[in-house]
Amino acid sequence: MAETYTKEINVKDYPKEVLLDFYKTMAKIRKFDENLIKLMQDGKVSGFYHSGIGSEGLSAGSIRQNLRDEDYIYYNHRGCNQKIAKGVPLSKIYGDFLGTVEGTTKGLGAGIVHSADPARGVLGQAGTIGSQLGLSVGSAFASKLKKTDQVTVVYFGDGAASREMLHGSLNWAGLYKLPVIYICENNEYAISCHVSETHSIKEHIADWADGYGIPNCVVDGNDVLLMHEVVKEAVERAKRGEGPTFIEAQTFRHRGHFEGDPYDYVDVEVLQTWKDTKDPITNFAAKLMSEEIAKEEELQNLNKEIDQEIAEAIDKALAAPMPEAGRIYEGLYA
Ligand SMILES: Cc1ncc(C[n+]2csc(CCOP(=O)(O)OP(=O)(O)O)c2C)c(N)n1
Repeated sequence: MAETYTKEINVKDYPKEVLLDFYKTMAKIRKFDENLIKLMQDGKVSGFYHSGIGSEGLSAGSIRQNLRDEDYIYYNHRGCNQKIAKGVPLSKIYGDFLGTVEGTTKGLGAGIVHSADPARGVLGQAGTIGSQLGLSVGSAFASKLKKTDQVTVVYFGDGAASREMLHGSLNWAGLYKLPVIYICENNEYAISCHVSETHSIKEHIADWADGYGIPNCVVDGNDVLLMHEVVKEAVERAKRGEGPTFIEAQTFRHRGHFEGDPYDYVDVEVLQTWKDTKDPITNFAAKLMSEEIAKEEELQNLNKEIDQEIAEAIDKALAAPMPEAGRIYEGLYA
């Protein structure tokens, strides 16, 4: 049975700039998201968007200070959080949603964006949920064959984890001891289906990994420092050649499955409790202040800087033109 990952963490053991980097990354992710929703409400972005508000700690903690550009990630449909933490410029992500040539897809975006940024190790996502689980063992296998120390991290939801693809992936990763880290973002719901309706498990999704001999645990995904520590250990294990790790990170989405979803299948009190007591950004800010790492004014100034960065990114993405018709033939090989 998967154990809960715990660790005594003294924030003062971290350099201040590292702690502020976690904070800034989470704040940037949330503000990116809130501003994208405004753009949708203003009719500037069409298509679907799956908000990641409420789960910023999971992405910031797992990626910042743990992964380099050469380490790979596969995100899922709620994965702007991960792209931002991996350093994809905000103007490029906005450009993809706006469909302008500023986007990573140079104008092929709009709606649910399937973008990649190989220079930053962002290898993309997959349209059918869970398909990235198959792709991730491919890149991890390549790193092993090439004898590099690159690590692959694959993000997927509890719903994706109910698909058969997980088992093929875990089998291959366990058999060949591949440098892959599975991060299951368990926000309890796959659209409106609760995890108890989609998994034949006794308790935890991470228990699936046991059968494949893969070390696993359950962790509070809204605690940015715990997320950082658990993934750091997994990265070290992968680099030592000891193979994969499965991390089930518990979180909850603050908004519906997609913008426009009434989100009426979740108990309002449960949702409010997550917002009030388990918000990753509010809790981390409180910790930074109570431990006298940063004063409120310093955090407010950081927020103003992020607001400015977001405004500039949106302006840049909006100012870029839509692609010419010939764009559809670029990168077309068959
Ligand atoms: C194979 C497949 N089935 C159904 C869908 C439609 N779909 C898109 S997201 C989603 C729910 C995914 O839930 P989960 O993996 O828990 O991620 P979350 O949305 O909670 O972050 C579904 C069913 C799909 N994209 N692919």
